[in-house]
Amino acid sequence: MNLSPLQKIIKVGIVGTGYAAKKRAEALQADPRAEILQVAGNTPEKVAKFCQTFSVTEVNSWQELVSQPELDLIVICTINRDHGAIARSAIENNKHVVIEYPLSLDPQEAAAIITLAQAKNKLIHVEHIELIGGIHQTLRQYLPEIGNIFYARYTTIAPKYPPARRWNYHKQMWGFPLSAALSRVHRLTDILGNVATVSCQSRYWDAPEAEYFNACLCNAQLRFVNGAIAEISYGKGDVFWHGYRHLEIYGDQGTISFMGEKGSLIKGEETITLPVKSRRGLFVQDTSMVLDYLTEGQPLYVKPQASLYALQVADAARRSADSNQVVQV
Ligand code: NAP
Ligand code: BLA
Repeated sequence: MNLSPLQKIIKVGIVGTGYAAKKRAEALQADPRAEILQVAGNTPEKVAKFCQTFSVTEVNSWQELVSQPELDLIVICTINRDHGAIARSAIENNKHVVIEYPLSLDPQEAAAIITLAQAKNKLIHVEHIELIGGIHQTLRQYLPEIGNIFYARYTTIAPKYPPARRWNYHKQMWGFPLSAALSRVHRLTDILGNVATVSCQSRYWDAPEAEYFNACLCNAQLRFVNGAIAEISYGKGDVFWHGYRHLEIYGDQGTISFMGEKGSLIKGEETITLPVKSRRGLFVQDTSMVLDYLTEGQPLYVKPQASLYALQVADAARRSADSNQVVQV
């Protein structure tokens, strides 16, 4: 896109230097509408290397980054524990915010951040690339073929051996598994709507180091307002030996099934293979839509309220697991 001389280039600061941050930086650097100025991270050597790769300036902390007067947009790609505090502080400093899900681990804090952003007329965009990904797009396209949906099952199991001593195996830094891996809930609320009740079982295999775990397993049953029942099974770590990703949606006229990236529609005697686009390029798409919004006011593909709703369901699952009770959402 060509910028008119009056249109100002969006000045960006990034928090984080990991996988998502790198994808964001590549996408922003390739787009003439944006310029990355500053980056804050965790390990000094990694921050230095990231800044060298993208020719940007290093700042000492996210607190310093969000208060830089020249920045228009803060992109938050760091550990889940810090998401809410950084997002809130960025908006208080009158910045637009893009954040990789979840917006916060605490749904009340997430709601307050959305309200604050609205009051200050700032963008708060919570990335949900699963919605623009091939599986979800194909699912939405073929849903009308299967009639009324009454049951859904979504299982993602990720083996990890030897166990990881990283932030995503730390109870506070990662958060409750279904809040951290929020796309598992969001894919279902996106197609089935509001949830009435949640029942959840969850378990950790603790690591010797305090607050770290070697594996976790979370199993939630959702009852939707429309009557549909869904089960989410999520597991990762060193007790799993077989990686597995399966999403199956049952309607009274047919079933849609994704085994890994392989989709099928089953109706009567017939099984049709469904096309699924690859998972590549999703951060580029998301970033480009953010810039379309900021420069031309084009609507984004997901509203922060939808992310908040998924978070409320995930947090209800956490409360159900803690209390061993069925929880109303
Ligand atoms: P990652 O590659 O592990 O990067 C994590 C970042 O957090 C790194 O900059 C890391 O710095 C920093 N960090 C680690 N421990 C920290 C600590 N104790 N204090 C402060 N910073 C710390 O993870 P990622 O995949 O980019 O995930 C980042 C965020 O994006 C997460 O919220 C995740 O849920 C979200 N997300 C990612 C994807 C994806 O496809 N990867 C998709 C959707 C959402 P060091 O390396 O220096 O420790
Ligand atoms: C989501 N991927 C995520 C998340 C993390 C990672 C932390 C958010 C939490 C979650 O939903 O589980 C991290 N994903 C990884 C890592 C690998 C990985 C470390 O695949 C290592 C290979 N993400 C990638 C790569 C792709 C990718 C290489 O790192 C694909 C080419 C896609 N990750 C991807 C997508 C999501 C995601 C599409 C959204 C979740 C979903 O689709 O349900």
